[in-house]
Amino acid sequence: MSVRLETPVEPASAGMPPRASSGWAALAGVVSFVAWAGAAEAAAVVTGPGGSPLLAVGSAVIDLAPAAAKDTMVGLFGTGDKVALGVLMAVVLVIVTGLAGVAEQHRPPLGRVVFGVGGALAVAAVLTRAGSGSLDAAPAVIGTVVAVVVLPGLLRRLWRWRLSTTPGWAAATEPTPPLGGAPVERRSFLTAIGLTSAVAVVVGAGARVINAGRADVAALRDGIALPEAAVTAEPVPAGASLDVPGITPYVTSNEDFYRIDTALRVPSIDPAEWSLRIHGLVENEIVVSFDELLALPLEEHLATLSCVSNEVGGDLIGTALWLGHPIRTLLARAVPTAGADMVLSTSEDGFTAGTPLDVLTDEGTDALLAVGMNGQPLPQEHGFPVRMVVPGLFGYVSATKWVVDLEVTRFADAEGYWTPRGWDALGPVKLESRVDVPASGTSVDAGTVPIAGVAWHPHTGVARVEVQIDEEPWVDAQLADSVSADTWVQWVHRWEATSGRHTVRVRATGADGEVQREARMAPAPNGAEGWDEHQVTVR
Ligand SMILES: Nc1nc2c(c(=O)[nH]1)N[C@H]1C(S)=C(S)[C@@H](COP(=O)(O)O)O[C@H]1N2
Ligand SMILES: [Mo]
Repeated sequence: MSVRLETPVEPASAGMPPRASSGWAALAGVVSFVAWAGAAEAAAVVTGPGGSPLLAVGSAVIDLAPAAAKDTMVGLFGTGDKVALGVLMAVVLVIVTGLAGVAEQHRPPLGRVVFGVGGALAVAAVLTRAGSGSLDAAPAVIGTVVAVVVLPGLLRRLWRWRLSTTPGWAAATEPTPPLGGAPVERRSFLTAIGLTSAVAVVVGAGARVINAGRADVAALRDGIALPEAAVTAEPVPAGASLDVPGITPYVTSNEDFYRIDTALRVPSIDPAEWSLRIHGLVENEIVVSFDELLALPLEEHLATLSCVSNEVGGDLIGTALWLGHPIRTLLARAVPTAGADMVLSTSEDGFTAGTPLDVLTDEGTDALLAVGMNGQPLPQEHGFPVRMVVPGLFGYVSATKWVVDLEVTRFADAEGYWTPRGWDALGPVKLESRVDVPASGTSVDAGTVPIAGVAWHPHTGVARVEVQIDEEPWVDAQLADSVSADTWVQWVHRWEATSGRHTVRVRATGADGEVQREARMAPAPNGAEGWDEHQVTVR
């Protein structure tokens, strides 16, 4: 921070300047708070409405307030209690931040400390909200940084104005006396106050409108009761999960599921307004609404989804229980015409993916128009209300979130978003394996040490996993159960570790006999290759 501190406090002997300005300093404090709120709200547009700190603070106040206080509020204000809370919070915040302005003027950096403490409380409020992620702390932090910069900036102008109206005293305390004189300094301060407030209010209000719209979609999502599946998945067998601390869970929770998309702002789609159009090289163009989709027989399918950008050893992969309707039955209704070989899916925000038509129409491939993920409606960032999930294909050619359009076309005539950007038009997921434990670079005690992780080749399946310590011969790891070829499998090798530094590496063999190749390949243009290896020190 490059704010120059011109301390308004002089030794008592120099005396205070005659013009009291606490009112203006308090205004500077309040305006800094307005800047805090505007910046935080704007940041929440990017991070998601869960990071909007004022709402989180309000909710935290409601949660923390003793029952008696709540009853009093409801008793006094009835259903207007939320509005009353807002007014009460605003009054408290104006008083506190006004005092912070005065404090900063008399005892810098006390006012900034007040903002810092307030910012920390706001971060705590945001992070203790249900379903919040660490990114949700960003708006409160950004807002606090803005306030801590704005406050001394405003007070510096106020200080110069005060000096300019106090001849003699000014010269004694400031090396370079203000030049333009009182009217100029006064205008400089008032302009800064006015501009800061105006920008903060306009930006903040605009951002609030956007965030409120998204919060509404969150409420709509909460109100959805997904129908029972017509085809239910077998429960995940206990034998799919190895008892090894630190191994990746077999089913990835929605909170932990990786997220990749080009959306700066997560699309907000009201399911009542959603529809999917299937058109192009088809005999019958069809349009399906959300209610119509939910009325069709839904199927559950556990499938592993991964990103083509995943590095060897990377974590852009997860397994979830998807609930949806098979895309093939809708395509059968549309009746693709001869010559069609691709379905170009488009999302509400313009992303596209080109998926081979024969994969989508294949009886043996559970390609879904998914509405549910792990028993819940799709989370907004994972495609609410409807996305595609196609076992065996990387996300960029198949897993369109917020999908609204399927055009039956030809690879010769159309391409998905990533194809002209250097990625292959076809994106089958490769055979891969990953070491989860021991984490690379860690130390373990000599003795039996489980080396464990996951291996996958969605829609083909994994037949074997082998582990190699240093340059010793490869040994078979023990494979856990897997639900189907569409899901990954956990593996473990119990290693008799001897002291020293060791390299452990893994390779898998697919159910089709393919053995994972050693040569390292970067993710572009069709997925990373190579053996994952970890350096381990044994004590
Ligand atoms: N609308 C939209 N859908 C998209 C993308 C996107 O950028 N926009 N990215 C795709 C990619 S590259 C991947 S790997 C998967 C990731 O899905 P997830 O975020 O639910 O894990 O979504 C796919 N669907
Ligand atoms: Mo991806």
